Amino acid sequence: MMAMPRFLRRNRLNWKALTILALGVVALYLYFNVLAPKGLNDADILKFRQERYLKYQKSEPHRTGPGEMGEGVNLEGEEKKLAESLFEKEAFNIIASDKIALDRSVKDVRDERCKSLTYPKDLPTASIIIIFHNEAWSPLLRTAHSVVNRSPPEYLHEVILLDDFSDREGLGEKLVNYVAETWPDGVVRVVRTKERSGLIRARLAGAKAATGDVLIFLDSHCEAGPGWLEPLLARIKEDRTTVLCPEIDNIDKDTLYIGGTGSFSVGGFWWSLHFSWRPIPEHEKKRRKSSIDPIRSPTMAGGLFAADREYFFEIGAYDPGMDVWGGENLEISFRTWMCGGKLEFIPCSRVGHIFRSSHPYTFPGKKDTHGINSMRLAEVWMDEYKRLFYMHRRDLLEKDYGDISERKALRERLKCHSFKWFLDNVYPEKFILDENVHAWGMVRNPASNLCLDTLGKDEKTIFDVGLFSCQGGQSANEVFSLSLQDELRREEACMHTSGTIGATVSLRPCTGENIQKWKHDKEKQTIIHVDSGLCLDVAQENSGGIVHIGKCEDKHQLKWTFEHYLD
Ligand code: LR7
Ligand code: MN
Repeated sequence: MMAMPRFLRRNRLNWKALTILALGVVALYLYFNVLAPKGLNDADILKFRQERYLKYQKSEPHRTGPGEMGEGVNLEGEEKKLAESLFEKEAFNIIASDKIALDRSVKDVRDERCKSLTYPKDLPTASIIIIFHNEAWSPLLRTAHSVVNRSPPEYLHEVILLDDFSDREGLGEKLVNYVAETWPDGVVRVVRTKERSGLIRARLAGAKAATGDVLIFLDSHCEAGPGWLEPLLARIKEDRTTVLCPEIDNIDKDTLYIGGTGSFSVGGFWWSLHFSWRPIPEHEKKRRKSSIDPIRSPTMAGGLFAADREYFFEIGAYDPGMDVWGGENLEISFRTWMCGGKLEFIPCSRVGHIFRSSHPYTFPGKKDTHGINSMRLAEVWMDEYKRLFYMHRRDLLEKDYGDISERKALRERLKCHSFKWFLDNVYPEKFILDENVHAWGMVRNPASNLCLDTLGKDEKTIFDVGLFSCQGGQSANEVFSLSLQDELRREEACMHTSGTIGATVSLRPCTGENIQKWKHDKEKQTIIHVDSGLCLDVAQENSGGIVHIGKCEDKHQLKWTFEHYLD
């Protein structure tokens, strides 16, 4: 054993005192050299953030410059040309965006009544997760600035810039430095995935990194509006099983003008499993007491939403087997409703989003990720209704969608409702092509052996109904239903005619009007336009031909049969 110095051997107390002294010196050293220069204590940090927030709030109405108050920027001359030449790559006007301050002011576009609402003081805190892959600098940073500047610091736990393995210049070191200099208090931080993960797994990584009470996901080209945060947090505090979307305002991709009209629609879906907007249904209008009350929606667009952090994981977060883009929005929507939650749009929470014309990033392997992701969703959540998806996507039938056993187990574990329950209770107005109809499928004219066909036209537009060689049930373009309301229709569009002899027949949004009603005489094989009493007639007897209405006679051009009869 080593010999102890004499004075220590003599007095044990001295030994203790020395240790304390040494520790004290180390602590002081650490405090002054490592901890103190880095930051302050929690109360100081909050004070710092509050001062910054108030300073911005005060200055916001007085700002001047391009794009302030959410105005658009119109370019001219060389700049305009440059913007046009970059449009294909960026899918929005990056030159206009770069001219606008990263912390620009916006108009308060909320309903007046929203401004006088009061919320509990003890709201849960929020982690804002902004995922991006190769996003352009100005929209990305504008998203972060808008969040910090318009979120009361006491509720803003953190902003996570979740980089999904970008390799675009400026998003590496430069971004980290900008964030550190701009927000020295650390409210914004960058987290990166180790490989290209796609937006679904990127959001999962963000959610795992987050520690606030509530998760709020945003796309990387958004602008949060005044008072956007409190109504979301207050509603989740009231009911932790709600998944909430702000009202989304369009940020014009050409000028960056924020329209501020919101959508005030609800989300639906096409059987091809694309998202759609639709008007708020009557039953929901009746249920709400005021037009600023939350709006229940069957589905969400996907990018902008809030959920209690623990609840988000309880109901299965996301399907990590989904790649790059697409399908996760309907998956989380169906799942939330079917497993006991609610999906709502919050009119008093407003966030802008740049709707771009295409995806400014690659799809590794050029896979149809929306198609395959949608298969996973249909197989796990849609029960027998997946037939309607495959009716539209016969091309996918043989495709490999991977292992879904964990998602199926999740559905079992949570004892979720059936998809039929979802349709009956959440989306009763969704038209089901082959249920509760008189007849459906191919509508064939036996003499010419031609079938009614959309000829691939987009059902959201108005176009004349065509004729094409019958595809034997292989083409969704030839699926028509004769509904119990006597419409001859597709998923959203109804056959419509003015009712004069020789008038063409178009497909357009269903209105319930009489001029969209049809009866089928099974014996005579005629399809009669109820309002005019005229009959559906082949106008040009060739593929690519059209139909019109004519006098009901015993002519072979006037005969039609449906592929399936249900009564
Ligand atoms: O591999 C990728 N990794 C990513 O991190 C691909 C994308 N991303 C990021 C990307 O940088 C962006 O921030 O993911 C985000 C969404 O990608 P976008 O902006 O290209 O998608 P979108 O706005 O065209 O598509 C909508 O549907 C998607 C379906 O998968 C997502 O749910 C998007 O979040 C969603 N956007 C919205 O809902 C915004 C409002 C749209 C409306 C109405
Ligand atoms: Mn987007």
